Amino acid sequence: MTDLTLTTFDWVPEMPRGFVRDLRVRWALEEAALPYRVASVPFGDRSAAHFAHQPFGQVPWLTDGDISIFESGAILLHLGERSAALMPTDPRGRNEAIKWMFAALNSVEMASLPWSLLKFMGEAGDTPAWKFLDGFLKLRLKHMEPVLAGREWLAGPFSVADILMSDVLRLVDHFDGLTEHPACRAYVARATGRPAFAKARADQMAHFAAADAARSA
Ligand SMILES: N[C@@H](CCC(=O)N[C@@H](CS)C(=O)NCC(=O)O)C(=O)O
Repeated sequence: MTDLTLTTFDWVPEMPRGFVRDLRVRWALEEAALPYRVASVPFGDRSAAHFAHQPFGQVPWLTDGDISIFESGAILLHLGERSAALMPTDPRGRNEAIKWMFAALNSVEMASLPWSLLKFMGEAGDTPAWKFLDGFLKLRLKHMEPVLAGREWLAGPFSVADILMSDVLRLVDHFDGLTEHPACRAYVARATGRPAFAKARADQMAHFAAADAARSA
């Protein structure tokens, strides 16, 4: 019997499908072959019980027995501690993975997410705000490029650091933001070419498609 339950929304609009952050958790669980179940909370009406697990009313969260964890990075760190398929076990390798996990979220995603939101809103034009954010992201990518050109994965073997970094860069790639950064682009292709990613993505898409079917029934 599994004690891991991943919670995501019951439904989301078309655009974020394939990018909802439960995918990061599904991906890690698939890589580690850890059994888990998926639970849903309403997208539209966020209850006190939802906020008790995720204080911002967001998804995902993961329960492992009686431990409840929110923040995709914290969830992946927790899973990394459960499986050597997700995190090197030697102190140096583990430290390397943790550094890159924080770098993905705190140095790259903090630049890439506002950039992606403006792209999505069609605000990627000739405004000072866009020019600033575009320059900010490009600076991060400029420094990631030689890192990713020089190694297959960030911490030696594939790890949760790669799930986070490639998922962050994947959204930039989706909006054609990696065209001047071939090593970043190749890294995203390498990571998303893994069977565990394909399974995680297909499962997320099926989850939301089933919600569409239930709504129209
Ligand atoms: N930093 C959080 C961000 C979670 C997040 O942005 N979740 C999105 C789905 S990918 C969400 O719940 N959006 C709905 C909302 O913000 O109300 C994490 O990585 O877990």
